[in-house]
Amino acid sequence: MAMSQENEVLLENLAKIREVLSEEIGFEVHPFKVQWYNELVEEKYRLPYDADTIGVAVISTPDMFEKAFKEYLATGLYQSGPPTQKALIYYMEKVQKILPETDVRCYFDKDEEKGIYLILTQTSTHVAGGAYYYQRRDVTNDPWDKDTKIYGFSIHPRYGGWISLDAAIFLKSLRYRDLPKREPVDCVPTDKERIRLLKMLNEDGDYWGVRDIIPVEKKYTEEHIKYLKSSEKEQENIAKKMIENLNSEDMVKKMIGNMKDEFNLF
Ligand code: B12
Repeated sequence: MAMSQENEVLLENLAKIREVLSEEIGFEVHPFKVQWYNELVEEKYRLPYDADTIGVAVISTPDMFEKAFKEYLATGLYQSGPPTQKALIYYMEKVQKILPETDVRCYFDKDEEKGIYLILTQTSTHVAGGAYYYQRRDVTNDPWDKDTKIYGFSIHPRYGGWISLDAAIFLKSLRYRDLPKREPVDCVPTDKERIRLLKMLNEDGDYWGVRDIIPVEKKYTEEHIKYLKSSEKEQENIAKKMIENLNSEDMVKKMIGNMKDEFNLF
């Protein structure tokens, strides 16, 4: 396929994915080439796809919980199991349905086989240009002992650490050799701030503080934070309560609607 044609096909596919995973309801999608990912990770993490295969990194922004998740709960499809994970599966199945011609394979952050996570979402989101993955390797004056394992963290230019890197989609039947590479925004550019970030995460266990390492446009709501701090069982109960609330909100809206009709009010 000629380059312009490949570009067109990709843009069409991306537009369709964005109809489902829209920014409006709390998603961002960023395309990347499998080659960019495979060049960085150790062999055991390499994806079994051709270098020119297109992957799409999916970021959940703070609106995901407020919009996409609540929309999913309102469908009445939720029964049991990890609620936000179930919501993601619901949206990914929608993507698969909307792209019947493309061989779509979705990976989730927790997908694991033989003790190996199938996709390292911090790396995939970084190579796609979605959020900068700050690691020990990004610090020049490294203060740590060489044997200490230091975990890294991804920072989004608009939402800082208030994001979740939950999935990647592979469009297996699409190849695009000349996909332009977008570098992620380096929003924590100084050594001092990068060290502060990694210290908060690895020494202080300040997992909420790291999210505010840069000023942000939007954060998680109290309800969302409470949900994340809860155990899996509690999360199920929270989701069920949310469904009840959504239903009663719906009922109130319907009642007001009926009253308006009946009395010709407003
Ligand atoms: C296992 C796991 C854990 C484990 C181990 C932590 C870890 N980072 O390994 C535990 C249970 C401890 C954990 C805890 C937490 N986690 Co966690 N965890 C994961 C998970 C599922 C896999 C991570 C993993 O095993 N990586 C394997 C190692 C080897 O990867 P790596 O260190 O990145 O090394 C690779 C890169 O360096 C790359 N590479 C090499 N060279 C280069 C060069 C460049 C430029 C680049 C980009 C890459 C690159 O190659 C290496 C592999 O060969 C990911 C989701 C996912 N599927 O990716 C979430 C994830 C990392 N966790 C996340 C979170 C939020 C947390 C917690 C804050 C949750 C909490 N509230 O408790 C804590 C924080 C703990 C901490 N100190 O970091 C988020 C981080 C989001 C972000 N903004 O970065 C993720 C992405 C999940 C998500 N859905 O968003 N987690």
